[in-house]
Amino acid sequence: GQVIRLADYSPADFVLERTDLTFELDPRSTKVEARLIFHRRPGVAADAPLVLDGDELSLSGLLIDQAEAEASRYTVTPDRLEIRDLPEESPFEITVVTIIDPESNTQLMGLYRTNGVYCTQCEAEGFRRITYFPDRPDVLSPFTITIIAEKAGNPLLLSNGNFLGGGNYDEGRHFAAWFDPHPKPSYLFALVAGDLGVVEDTFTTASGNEVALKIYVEHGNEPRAAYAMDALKRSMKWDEERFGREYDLNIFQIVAVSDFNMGAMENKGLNVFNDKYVLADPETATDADYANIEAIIAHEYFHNWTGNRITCRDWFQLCLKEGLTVYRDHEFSADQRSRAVKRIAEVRHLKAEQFAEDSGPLAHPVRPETYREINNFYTTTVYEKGSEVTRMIATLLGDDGFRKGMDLYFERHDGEAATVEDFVKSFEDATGRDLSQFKLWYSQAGTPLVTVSTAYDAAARTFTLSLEQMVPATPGQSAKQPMHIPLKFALIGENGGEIAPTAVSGGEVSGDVLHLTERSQTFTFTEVPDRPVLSLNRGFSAPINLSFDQSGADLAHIARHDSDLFARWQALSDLALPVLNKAANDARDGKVVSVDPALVSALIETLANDKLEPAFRAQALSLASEADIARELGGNNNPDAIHAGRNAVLKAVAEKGFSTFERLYKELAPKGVFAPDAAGAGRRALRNVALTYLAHAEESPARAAEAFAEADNMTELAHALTVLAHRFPEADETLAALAAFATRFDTNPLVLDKWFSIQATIPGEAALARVEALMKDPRFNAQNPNRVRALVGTFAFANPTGFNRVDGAGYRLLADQILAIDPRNPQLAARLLTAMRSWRSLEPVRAEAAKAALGKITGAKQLSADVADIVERMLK
Ligand code: B3K
Ligand code: ZN
Repeated sequence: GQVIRLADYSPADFVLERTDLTFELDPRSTKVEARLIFHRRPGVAADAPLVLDGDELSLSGLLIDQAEAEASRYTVTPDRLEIRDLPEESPFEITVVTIIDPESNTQLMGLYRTNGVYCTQCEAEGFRRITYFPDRPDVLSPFTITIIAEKAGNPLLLSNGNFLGGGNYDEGRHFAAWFDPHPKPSYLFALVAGDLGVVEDTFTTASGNEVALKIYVEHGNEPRAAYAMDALKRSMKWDEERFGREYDLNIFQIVAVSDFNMGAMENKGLNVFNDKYVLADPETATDADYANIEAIIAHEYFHNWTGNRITCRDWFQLCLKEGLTVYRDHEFSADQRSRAVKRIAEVRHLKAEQFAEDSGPLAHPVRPETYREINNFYTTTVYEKGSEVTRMIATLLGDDGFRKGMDLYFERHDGEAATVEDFVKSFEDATGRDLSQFKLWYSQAGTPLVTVSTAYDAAARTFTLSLEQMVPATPGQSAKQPMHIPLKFALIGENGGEIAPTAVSGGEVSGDVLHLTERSQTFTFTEVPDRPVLSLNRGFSAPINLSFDQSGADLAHIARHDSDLFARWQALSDLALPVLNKAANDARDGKVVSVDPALVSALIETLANDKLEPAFRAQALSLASEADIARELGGNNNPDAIHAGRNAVLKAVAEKGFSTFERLYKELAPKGVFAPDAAGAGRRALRNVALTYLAHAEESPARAAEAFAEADNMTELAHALTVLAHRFPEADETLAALAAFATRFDTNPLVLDKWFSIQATIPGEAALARVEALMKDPRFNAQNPNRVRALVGTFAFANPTGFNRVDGAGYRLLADQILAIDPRNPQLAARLLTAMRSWRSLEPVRAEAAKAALGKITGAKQLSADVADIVERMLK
């Protein structure tokens, strides 16, 4: 694929006024007739041709103003249709007829079949696999859709917008027509046809319009869609209350399908979901599943305004809809659950995924400036860092200023394809704040490092805070400008209360936000009566790394007293990190791992504090993962040593806190009927953490086996199985539990995915053979993306010791899988490959083996643009 550049953007020559599509569905031979009304944009040369995009298409008919086009007027290839000699002024009509084969579409882009259902996925460039079209996000038009299909097997014929009508068509066939009045780009088109069950409800908008809500699932799964429906109604209400955004059609539909390349898709009025993010009941879904369903239902719904009503001018602006919509779904979940606990989970995820991406070969700005394959830019940087950038705007402007800016953005750009500049300008114009330096967050890649030093002068009663920022070099960007970094902070006094600073010099401080704008900057606070403890970057107000040599005593003080629960968690993890790092190094050097008793007592004090919500305590006791430790160590990583060191720390905490863990494990045993609410989930999370520690102390599978036998919900059942499998892989209890689980959930592929994932993450050498055996298991299906991600993906992404075997066999397995998957599903293959993005920070023997496996991929004859792009960037 060639390189596409942001700098080369220019608007399309022809304006699309209307799109009219007729589908005659057939599994192997679907006829698509597209009638498109265009006019030439003023100023465009009279002889400029109309160029339409295609992808693996063949043209079976072309009409210009309803007359068959002479061969001399067009040139066609599978990926391009050029039409010449077009009318100069008046609108003209182009009719394109293509025949496509949904059944053989294994890429899952365009129109394909999943379990007998016709379904589409068009973002980013899938529509061009359906018909020749100006397939770019800044070409918007209203769509009229007619679907014709055999009645048998296809009672449902769905598309975007409002239902116009339907009826019998001819022998055995029927039709349905839909009209979407809201102009949209082709990537938001959707069609679904098949035989599915439905759950129905209604929602009345603030202005009194009644909206029909429908969620379609496989027959028999209807009861498992109730939670998704509830989450949808809460999302609709929340967007009205928080952002004043109402729904704008008389129907909103969601379809759950079992073959899908990602989580879900926000097609206008007809969202298509991976069934993993719709289906839930207590027997089969964990609390994490419920939380994901709630967040993704909300995310896709929120796209109706941020993405659909206002879309992106070009794909470089992807963060405009994705970063903003992630921010919106984060805020929604924070309002539905515990805000602090939600923030902790977000930051853990951000560091694990985005910080890892940002420090490796795939680092790129929130708004990239070039790409070869746009599907490779649906990244954690665009999504999660994009959300953090939006959150920083809210921090800079305050709640009211942020809302004013959003209102102005909606007012100015509704119905348009906008840019990041338009977005930022709305905030500037609404509040008068200059965001020109702040905008560097969109263009500079890399996680800024802020180095902190403090001094207290008792005689002068001054506290000085010196900050220095450095943005590391990233691919294509060697020199960086200083950024505008909003740092929430507090000065905490000896008694635990906050000291309100009377006066500050050295830079802008507004309320609890300190603005770091220079490369290095010193802030001086006067009239500070006692030496304060600085709590910095509270709430993770900026997505940065801090280098701050804060004493253990100060961190413990924050962990005990900060009124910001997030900051308390952060202080505990800052306390733990050097201990975990040292443990890893001790294990590597063959020394006995020693664990700082101050950390152990701070953790146990938090654990035992019943005034703190259980979900928070569960987060506090969940130590940094092995991947987190590897990232902190920075380079020359030995995953086996990290694993051994971390386990030694867990064991020390488990032994010292044994009685508290045991008390909590008993007290938190489920009472009454299961409810998937945040409070219940918090209790289960803490009980699960207790079980993990108890297993480290007891070194026996007995308690986990008992937990497995007694569990009445999937959260505890799956966790008990995880403890058994990960801690006691060879025990009879474990083998029995694995077998019982598989038998019990034999007919539920989504639950079997948990069974695959738990086994794929058993640490150590034996993992590889286990994964290979599971790939041959009749319950595995290499054609289904969820199965592949659950087994192969989880092994590569989440089993550091098993995957990073010193002999390189883990990397070779992944390389072989990528080469096998790539020809049928390039997006899935490219995504799996990113599991190796941190290969350069491994110790030399493993790094060499990883490089060889990557070399095997580059050496392959036929690579998709998706995989070629990733592997080449990883080796650069
Ligand atoms: N917008 C889609 C993602 C499309 C991915 C295309 N490769 C889902 C979402 O972010 O809501
Ligand atoms: Zn999205």
